[in-house]
Amino acid sequence: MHSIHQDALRIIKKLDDVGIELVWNRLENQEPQCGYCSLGLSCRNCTMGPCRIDPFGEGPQKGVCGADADVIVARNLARAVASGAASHSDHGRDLVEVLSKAGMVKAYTIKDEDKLKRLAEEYGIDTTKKSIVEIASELADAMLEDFGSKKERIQLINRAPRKRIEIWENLGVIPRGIDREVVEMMHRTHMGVDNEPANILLQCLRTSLGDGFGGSMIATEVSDILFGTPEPKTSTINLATLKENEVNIILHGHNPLVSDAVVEAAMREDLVKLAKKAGAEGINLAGLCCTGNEVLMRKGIPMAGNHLIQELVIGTGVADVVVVDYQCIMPAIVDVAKCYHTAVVTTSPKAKFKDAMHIEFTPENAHEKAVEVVKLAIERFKQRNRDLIKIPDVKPVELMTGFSVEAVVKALGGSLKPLIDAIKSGSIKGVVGSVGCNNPKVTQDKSHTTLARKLIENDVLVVDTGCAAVADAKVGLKMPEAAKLAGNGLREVCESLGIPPILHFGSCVDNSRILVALAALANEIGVDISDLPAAGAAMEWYSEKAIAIGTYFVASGLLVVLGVPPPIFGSKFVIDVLTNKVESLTGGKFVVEPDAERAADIIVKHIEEKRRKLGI
Ligand code: BF8
Ligand code: SF4
Repeated sequence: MHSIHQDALRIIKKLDDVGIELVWNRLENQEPQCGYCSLGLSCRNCTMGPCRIDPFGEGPQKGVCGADADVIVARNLARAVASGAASHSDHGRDLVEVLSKAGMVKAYTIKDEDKLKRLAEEYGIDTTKKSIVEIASELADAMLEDFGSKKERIQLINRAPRKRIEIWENLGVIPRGIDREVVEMMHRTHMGVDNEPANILLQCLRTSLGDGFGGSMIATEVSDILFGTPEPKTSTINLATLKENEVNIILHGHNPLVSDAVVEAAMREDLVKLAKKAGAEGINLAGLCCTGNEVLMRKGIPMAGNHLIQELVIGTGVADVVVVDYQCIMPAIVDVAKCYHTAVVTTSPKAKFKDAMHIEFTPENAHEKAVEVVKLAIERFKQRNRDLIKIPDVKPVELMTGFSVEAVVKALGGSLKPLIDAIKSGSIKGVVGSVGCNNPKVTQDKSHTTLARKLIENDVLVVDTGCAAVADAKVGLKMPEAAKLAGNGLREVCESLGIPPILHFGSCVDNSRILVALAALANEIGVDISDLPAAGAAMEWYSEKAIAIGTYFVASGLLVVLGVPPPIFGSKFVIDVLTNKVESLTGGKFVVEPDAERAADIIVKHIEEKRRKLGI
């Protein structure tokens, strides 16, 4: 089965009936996929190759240059980590560039001045006698330094507990600059540079930390400053959030810079009037993927779905515009859109799609361009083909969102102490970050939701992000009522606070919120992150960004369960380091376990062991 959700299954059937090709068809067309690549055993890093290593030991065991299986597998993984870290971090940089202009451009102002000042002080900037615009510009400059190569360590790494920093210092994996570590990773994996697989894997840790405590953390913090720090609110989710009688604009991609501007424009009275003149009852917005998470967390904008919903949303026949920025946007959506009236609009000079319409957003023109997008959606609304419309006949599911670390602390009455007490008493056994994607190789959202259910049953508080968060929300796990599915201890805590047992922490860059929360918990208790009864899981991951996230979790001392095998099984050495030896270095490690029930058992056991060691 492709998905556990009725909304998805109905549209898949509809598109299948008319022969529209979807991600699952294309996966089938690719089968059997290359065994060498799946094991990480192929290399095309130079033109003496491409090379491949025979996993059965009968064919070649060395590439033309002499690289063996261990080097090739480690190098391939390293490049994936570098790409994932680069993606999050370049997204962060785009936000910092806007921060430097905030107050000077129409579309973007500072929404959270307190957070701006807190961050500026953390960066050593004197905020007295300075205007908000001056502070923003100085903070942006200081953050841009974190991307470069002049520093010895990035600023926000200092949020980690002292013990953790010492571990990293001893391993030599403190990131010096966000870009620097990515560039060094690319350098090391060029033919004839780093040929010691263990050394390559150490640089994976450093590069990923430059993402977690660098690019991603900056992306989250600056998004909060520019668009507001999320607070709890309710909204709705699934394909039934699309409205037949309204103009529907789908917000897809990652960076809130575009989606937030479009949300603002869609609320303008003159544009709503224009929509009504065109015969619509109003303008409806629905998010996809992480930019959907961003506007859901801050503005309560409903969510159409996660990664594998992106083609299906067009198949409803009522998506008038799909506006995208970058990351996780399948080129296929342009092809599906050709069968409908839908306009796919790209907005970033670094992410153009063949045959899509391009409306380029800059900090200076975002306001006007957002209006252009809304007007385009109204025009397209008029061109809908009534015969092709089918919104799945299901109810939108309600959800609660907006749990920034600040909001959690506020809900707890001003400090983390009540949470620590609940953990110490055993009401809450531990905390797990459930993160990552959808992957057509596994039934959509089945593993995410099975894992989440089983964890809360065992009194484990789940915080989730990205497409995992959307999965849990779609089955109703993000409403306070879901507390009745939790074990007695967790249920009582949730009921007394009026919160769900699964807290939405945001988008994928917001995995940095998990790091911040765990670091704060560890600091408060006076232990290291690796001592905490905590873990991470990425059950349905597909993306290089997810592997970067998993790596910075492991580097931070967490057990991380991957539900989809990474392409490392061609090297016994790399498997042994990542699933075993790394634990003696960082306290964290990877486990590969596709079965969500078993994954939950592994995590619960791990949490119990950590509790025992802490004597609680
Ligand atoms: O950054 S969870 S499929 S949408 S990579 Fe992509 Fe994966 Fe979804 Fe967000 Ni994250
Ligand atoms: Fe082959 Fe070595 Fe070139 Fe890779 S780097 S393609 S293993 S020769």
